[in-house]
Amino acid sequence: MATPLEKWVEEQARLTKPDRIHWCDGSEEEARRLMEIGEKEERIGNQNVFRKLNPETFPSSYLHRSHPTDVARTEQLTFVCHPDREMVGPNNNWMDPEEAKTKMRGLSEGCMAGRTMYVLPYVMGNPLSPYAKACVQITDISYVAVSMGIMTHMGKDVLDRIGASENFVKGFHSIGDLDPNRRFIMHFPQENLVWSIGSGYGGNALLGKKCFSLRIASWLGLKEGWLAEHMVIIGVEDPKGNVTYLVAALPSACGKTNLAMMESALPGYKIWTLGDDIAWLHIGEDGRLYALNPESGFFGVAPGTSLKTNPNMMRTLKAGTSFPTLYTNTALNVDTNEPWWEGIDGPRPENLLDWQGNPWHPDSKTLAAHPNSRFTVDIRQCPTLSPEAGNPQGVPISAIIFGGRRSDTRPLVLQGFNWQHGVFMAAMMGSETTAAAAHQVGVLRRDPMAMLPFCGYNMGDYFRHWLNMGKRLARPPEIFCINWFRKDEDGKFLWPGFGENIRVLKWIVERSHDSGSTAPRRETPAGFLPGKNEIDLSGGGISEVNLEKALAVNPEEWKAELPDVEIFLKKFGDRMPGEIWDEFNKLASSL
Ligand code: SAT
Ligand code: MN
Repeated sequence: MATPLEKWVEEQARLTKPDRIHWCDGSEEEARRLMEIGEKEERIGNQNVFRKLNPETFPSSYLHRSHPTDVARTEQLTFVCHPDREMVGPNNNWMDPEEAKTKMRGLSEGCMAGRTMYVLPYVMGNPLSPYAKACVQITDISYVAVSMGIMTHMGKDVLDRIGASENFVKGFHSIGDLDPNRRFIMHFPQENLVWSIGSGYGGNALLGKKCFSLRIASWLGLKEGWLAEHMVIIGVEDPKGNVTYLVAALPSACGKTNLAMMESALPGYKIWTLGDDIAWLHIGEDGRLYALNPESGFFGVAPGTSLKTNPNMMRTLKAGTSFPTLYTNTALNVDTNEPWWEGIDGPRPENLLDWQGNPWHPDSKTLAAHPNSRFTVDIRQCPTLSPEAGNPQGVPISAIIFGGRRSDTRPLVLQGFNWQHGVFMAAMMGSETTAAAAHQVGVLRRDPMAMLPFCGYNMGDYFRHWLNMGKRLARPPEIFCINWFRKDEDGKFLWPGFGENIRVLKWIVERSHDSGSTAPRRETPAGFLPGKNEIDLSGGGISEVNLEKALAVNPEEWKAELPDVEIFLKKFGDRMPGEIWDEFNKLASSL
């Protein structure tokens, strides 16, 4: 008798009519075969799926160029399909599940004809963890099959784990005809199903990532009492050798990967990497909050990555174990057959092909690499990978950091008064938009907890869930807000960022171990600022004047922002917890 998994795959094959079905085992040998298929047989438009790069300098590395209209997440084409529209909330596009299925069936009919259907059994999270989740994705493109092999734990053992059970997360993916008018990313939380067609781009196509580990997982977390968050997980080691674990939420393309593998500018401090994008947060038996990274790889933004900004990422990319490393939509140095992007080390090469494969001229006004070009690389290649990264329970979290990209108003760092106030600070977060999603770049939008595009249900209920989690914690972590991106009157960054950010993390670590302390921090209406001289500037050449400007809380600027915050919070009507409004009113009156 066919198992539920076999039945599901058969049904999808009947609908999509692939020429063949290949069940993937996630092995390196299989990845090599898939790369070969992508190099020689499979095509997107008039290009092969993969091009092998210089093996001397970029071992096991391949370039992939996506369809030019398919370079970022498409939030306007992303839907949550649940019978109760209120549950889905104004933060998501909604469609009735039956209507959505009819639409998707129509678009999927015969969509894999002439192609191979790859069946990918995978687990998000360490397979030994009680929090890990078994999933199966089908796809019709080698690029997605290999990418999922890098980003997840994929293997035959997952099939044994699923066995005859119905308890697995289903992902249907086809690149379809790549027509943006026939592109949809649909989530069915009641069935643990994601159905995506028409895009091969990361967050739209690697369904274990944002679609499952955030949108669907956020529903599971609501039901089961945990949180799925858009967060980095790091350990900060101090000169005595003590390691403090932190999580930090930042919107896409705001420096999460740089933060996750920062090389400290302060002697004696070291950052241990556990994750650069997603954290699942559970309450442990001791009543503390524990964080686990469900992913096994990095899908990071290439432009701006260099030995200066993120040396550990460059080392990771060049470590070259046998699993492939992928570059998507970077430029290509024709003479050396190496990937290239704006901000990488060294002079600009003479002979470049841009991200679409066209010759690039130095006087051209366009960028050679797409601003959202990415690398996909195995986390095990990371030289700063924490020895605790494989801990099935996750690591205990002492502080939660929320950040955004703000040229003004928001200080370098601010500590919340308590959990409830911290949740409010995160709820009113805003950030200037980036190229990670297809929309206008550089506009301020509210992005609570950096989860606006990823919380799969009504954000009013989400804030309530956060408040409840705090009540269940024996000792809730301290909550902080950061902003590395504040500028002065001349538009220059006030804070150097990158490895210097350790100075802020050091303060956060000290504060998080010391919540009842009488240290001379400064109270403002918006939260606590570090006291004078509390941020360690030793040996950095950072001016105290700039630090003070970066730290300033200007009540007039804050007041000016309140109407926009109010409009945003009001969208959630009576699902917005009263506690959040209490905090809003307290802030408004104390400003
Ligand atoms: O495209 S992804 O969603 O995978 C990456 C990101 O935007 O954070
Ligand atoms: Mn992300």
